[in-house]
Amino acid sequence: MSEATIESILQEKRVFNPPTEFTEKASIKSMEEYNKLYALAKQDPTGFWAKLAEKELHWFKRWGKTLDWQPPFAKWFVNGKINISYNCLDRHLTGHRKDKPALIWEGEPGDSRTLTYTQLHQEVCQMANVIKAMGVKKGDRVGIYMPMIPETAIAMLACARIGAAHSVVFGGFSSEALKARLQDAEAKLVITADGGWRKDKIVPLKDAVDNAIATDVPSVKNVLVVQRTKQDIEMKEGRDHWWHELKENASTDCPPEHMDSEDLLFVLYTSGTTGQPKGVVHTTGGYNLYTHMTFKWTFDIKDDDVYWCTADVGWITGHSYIVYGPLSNGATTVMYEGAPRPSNPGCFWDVVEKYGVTIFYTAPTAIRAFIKMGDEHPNKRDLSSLRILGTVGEPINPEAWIWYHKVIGNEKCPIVDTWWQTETGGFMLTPLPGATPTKPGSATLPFPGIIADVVDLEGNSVGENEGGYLVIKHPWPSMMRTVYKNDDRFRSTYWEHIAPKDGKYLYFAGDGARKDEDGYFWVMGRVDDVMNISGHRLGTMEVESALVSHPAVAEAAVVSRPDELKGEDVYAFVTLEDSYSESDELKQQLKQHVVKEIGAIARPGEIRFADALPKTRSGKIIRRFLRNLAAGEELVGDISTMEDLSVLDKLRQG
Ligand code: 6R9
Repeated sequence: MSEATIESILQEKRVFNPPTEFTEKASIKSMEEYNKLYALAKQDPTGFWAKLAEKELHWFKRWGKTLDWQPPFAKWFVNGKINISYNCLDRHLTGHRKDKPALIWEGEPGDSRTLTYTQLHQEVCQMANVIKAMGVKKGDRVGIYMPMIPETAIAMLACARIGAAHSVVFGGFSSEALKARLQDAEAKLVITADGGWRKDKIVPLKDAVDNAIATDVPSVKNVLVVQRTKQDIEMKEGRDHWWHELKENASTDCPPEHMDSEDLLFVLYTSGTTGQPKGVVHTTGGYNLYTHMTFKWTFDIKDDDVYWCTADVGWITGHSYIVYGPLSNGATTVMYEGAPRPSNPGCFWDVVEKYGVTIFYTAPTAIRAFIKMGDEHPNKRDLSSLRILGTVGEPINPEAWIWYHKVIGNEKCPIVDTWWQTETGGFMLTPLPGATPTKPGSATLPFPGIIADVVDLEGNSVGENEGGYLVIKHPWPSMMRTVYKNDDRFRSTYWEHIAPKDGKYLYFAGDGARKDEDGYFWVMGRVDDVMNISGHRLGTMEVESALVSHPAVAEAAVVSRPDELKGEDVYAFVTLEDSYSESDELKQQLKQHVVKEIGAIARPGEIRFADALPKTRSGKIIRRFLRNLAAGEELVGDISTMEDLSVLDKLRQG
């Protein structure tokens, strides 16, 4: 056992088999089929992907070598010519899909729009022509800072069509964060909107763009503005242009650029361990294939499915599984501008009911929020159209999983818990809904073609149920190619932590995990969130899971703080369900509850009640801040990514 071994204590034993009625209609129906696919891919990964690339995608010119692997740099489908917007649009226009809804959009105030494949294609071509006329060429970068409206997907596809790389910046980021990203990407154009709706208020996006590019962003020559909220904004003569005006005379014909398979498709910035965001680079051919295949098999997609992913397009989940994966498959993808809010806590379930959503994909943090809002909201709506549920973004605590299964899925929908990252481009660990028995809290098994393992620092596999580092051992088509303009950072961040003696390169994802007796992976969270209590390593997630399983607890975040005796001690921040109030007695009860669920070593030294937990705008708890608070230190690091700054003030006051 290496020092990297992480002890994993919480053992979830429940197993849920795919319902027979589901399996009968699924395209991959059994573990036998999964095992066959997995073995085939493992034996010859490049051959496996080459066959699928040939069968599933349109290539203008076939590639030569399937994989050129010069660790840690991979090239897939070398010299192949392809265009992802062609695969997402044009190829669906000849058959029955031409009048099929490609994008169904619901705005927060209740307005809506449906674009068929034909209509979406037309608008994409128009925007492609408009930005071309602004001088945007193949290889240029375009910043996209938008609300959740159809034009956001249109902008991404328009860039892809002419070979410009997009860099979408989440509309909730501040102008400072936007500025840093536009500078790093050296964007030539920014596509934005006057504003967007969020929780009954207008988010002034154009104002933020004005601030971001006012100084020191000389690369940006033009701003294309979509009219959404219609409040007054400034339009700078010669620089700013209204989309609806330019669209009027734009041709709906724009031939797709023949892109090299390895040409840059997009740069998406993500937080790392340092304060400086990393520009994750994805290229065209491999990303197209991998998001296509993972969407197809993981969601068992059928032609009449109505698929809804609640992520924002500003994150990788929105890129891969609102836009590219679904459209490449000719599916109907739903996009929703709003978020559950006090004025409409049931809005998600209204969307499911209104459009007959069959596949619903969201995050554990949202599920926990729904639990807190109460079952009456989903219970009042007809959710019977649902057939698959998905989750992504963080480990899901078994209690939230069970609630999702029962209250939303009516115990008939398989849950696909998909583990992956901005860097991986697509799902790495995931059940296939017609085949894989699921266990609440486990992302189950690798997607066929993915060779994943849990290892120690030298890259040796650790034993059954022993914790370690989650790694990927063979290149896959949608892996990130590098950090934008920074190969060194790419190498040192992802390829040097785990150093096998034989010099082999393993991709280290930054997560700790264990593999159980069935080979199922249990992701325990980032390794920097792992505590060491009296020499025992313990996942913060495990303690959180235990706390959340207590009826009083709405949400919990656990960090460690230095402790003279134990090395580190467990420190828990807890928000309570509305019907409970804070008391010392409840603190004691919760501590006892953790002891009962996990064992004495996990007993929190301290529990602090909080009104809310500090989160990034994508809903991830910022543990770094909680560690500072727990240790009684000043907060360290960038607070600009925080959703709600007042949360910190309250926590500081205790
Ligand atoms: C897709 C996305 C990546 C990190 C990743 C891990 C956590 C994502 C998870 C999960 C457990 C899952 N994560 N999915 N942990 N189970 N199903 O979220 O990308 O924003 O880059 O975050 O999120 O810690 O390393 P990204």
